[in-house]
This record gives sequence, C-alpha cells and structure tokens, in this order.
Amino acid sequence: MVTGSLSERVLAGDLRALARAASLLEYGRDNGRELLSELFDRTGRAITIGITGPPGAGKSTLVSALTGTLRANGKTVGVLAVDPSSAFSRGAILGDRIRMQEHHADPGVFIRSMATRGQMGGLAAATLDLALLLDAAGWDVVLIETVGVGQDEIDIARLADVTVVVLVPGQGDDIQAIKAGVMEVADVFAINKADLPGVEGLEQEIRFVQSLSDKNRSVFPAPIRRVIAKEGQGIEELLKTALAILEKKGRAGDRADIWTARIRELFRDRLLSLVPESAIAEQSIRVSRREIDPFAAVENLIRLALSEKGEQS
Ligand SMILES: Nc1nc2c(ncn2[C@@H]2O[C@H](COP(=O)(O)OP(=O)(O)OP(=O)(O)O)[C@@H](O)[C@H]2O)c(=O)[nH]1
Ligand SMILES: [Mg+2]
Repeated sequence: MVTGSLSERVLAGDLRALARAASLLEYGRDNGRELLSELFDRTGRAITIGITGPPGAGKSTLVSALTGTLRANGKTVGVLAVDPSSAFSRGAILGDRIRMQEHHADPGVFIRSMATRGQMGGLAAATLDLALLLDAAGWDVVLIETVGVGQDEIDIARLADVTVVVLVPGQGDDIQAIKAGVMEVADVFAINKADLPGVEGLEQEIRFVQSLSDKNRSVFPAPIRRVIAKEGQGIEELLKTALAILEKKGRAGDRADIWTARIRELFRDRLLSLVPESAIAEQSIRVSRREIDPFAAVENLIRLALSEKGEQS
C-alpha cells in the first residue's frame, strides 16, 4: 500500500518520492517491482540517450553540457551514470558530482550514480528500471553514461534510444584497441576535446574502422560531430544530430526493436536472478560428474526458482 501512494506521489512530481522510488529500484527491492508494474503503462515517452566511450573521454563533461542545452530548451533531464568498475568508481562518481554540480540545485535535473549491482538482476536491469521510472514520472530526456570498456557497459549503452560514442583525438592507435563492440553501437560519434590536435586523423580512423566492420551502416555511416564539451561547443549540433537519428529510427520502426531488446534484457536478468549463483554452480558440477544430465539440471534450477518464489509470497 505504501507503494500505491509512492507511485501517486511520483506521478504528481514529488521529487523526494522519486528519489525513494529510485532507491527501491536500484537495489531491486520487491516493492520496487510493484511500483514499476504500477507505473509501467505510463512509460514510452521519454527519450533515452546513451553516452559511452573510453575512461576520461569527457563523457561526464559532455553529459553536463547536454543537460545544460536541454534545460535551456525547457526539457527535464534525468542523468544515470553507471560505473561498475568498483576499483575506480568512487573517484569517478566524485568527479561526476563535481562536473554535474551546476545542475544539482535544479529541480528539473535528476542525477543518480550507480556503481553497484542491485540485488535482483544486474546493472543493466537497474539502469533500465530507473530510466522507466523517470519516463513514467514524465521526464523528457534520460542520459545514460557508461564507460565503454566491458560488454556490460556496451550493452547498457545499446539499450538507449540513441547511442553517442565519445572519442578523443591524439591517442595514437588507441582506436584500434577500443573494443569493436563500442564502435558498433554508435549511432553518432562525438569527437570530444576537439581543441586538442589530431581531430582530422581520428575522424579518418573512425571512417576507416567503419568501412571495415560496419557493413550495415556503410550506407548510412554514423555521423561524426566535433565537440569541446568543456566549453560547451558543438553541443547543440550534436543533440540535433542525435534527435534526427532518433526520428529516423522511429520512422524505420527501429524504436520498437529497441524496446524489444530492452525487455529481453530485463527478462534475462530477472530470470537469472531467480536462481542463486551457488545453485547454478552446484548443478554444473553435478553435470560435469555425470550425476545428472544438463536438461535435468535446468529442470532442477527451474524447480528451485519456483519454490523460492513460493516462499517469498
Ligand atoms: N581539453 C579538453 N578537456 C576536456 C574536454 N572535455 C572534458 N575534458 C577534460 O577531460 C577530463 C575527463 O573528463 P570527464 O568528463 O570526467 O571524463 P569521463 O569520460 O566522464 O571520465 P570517466 O567517467 O572517469 O571515464 C576532465 O579533466 C575534463 O575537464 C574538452 O572538450 N577539452
Ligand atoms: Mg564520467
């Protein structure tokens, strides 16, 4: 019943209720789940923009600049900064706080940094839940920052409506080392720190990598925009490009595909979270010892998931 009033308050624009709801979802609490089912039919209006790229590329600075531009255009903005690399996350989050400082007092900006996995499901699911929450609560744009190093982060970025990959000039052959996956998810490339030398070279490299790896997009290669996030230069143009791509995706029916992918990701996370990791390990060992066959192991796990569920309710 608490969640009933919580969802009402969220829908009424109560920011404290929103913050509480966000915490419930972030940590995968059961009442968070109820809350989301109450709110789900209000979702589908917000635009989500994923911002990913190598560490230190200026993603947070860019997110802050984009937030400024969106606010100037009268849009409300949710910012979800996802950083699962626990060793560095504290510093990064502290850095984000500083970089987002100018927006902290603004009631039209909601900021969350997430470094830990929620109890239920993974980080991707928690991020998606928070994006849905903001969407239902009537927020116009959700910016999702992830460091594009691991597959998880790339997956999270991929689940946005539009994905901006941020790269920086003057890093020599580094682009070769950037995971192919990061290049693939780009709807737009932002060459940040365009005040530094090497912009032309980077642009050529991106084009080269695109020509090698991205057959589908070779007809419509992801556009490249130069920005100086630190000085707010090129931000409007980048945003315009991202929104134009989104519109094109909408016309092509791609947004429905994005939703399907999102839901699939949630399903996968939720289903997996129903069985403890230890049980999966145990069943795997039994299979490897030929005590049971793999199908029986899966059946055991499903039975276990169902019985745990039964105990909870
Ligand atoms: N020269 C220059 N420096 C920039 C620009 N934008 C950001 N920076 C600097 O780059 C550094 C990293 O910026 P962040 O925004 O924290 O980068 P990030 O990609 O969010 O970093 P992580 O989240 O730690 O991966 C900071 O010192 C910024 O001031 C730019 O346009 N030009
Ligand atoms: Mg950052």
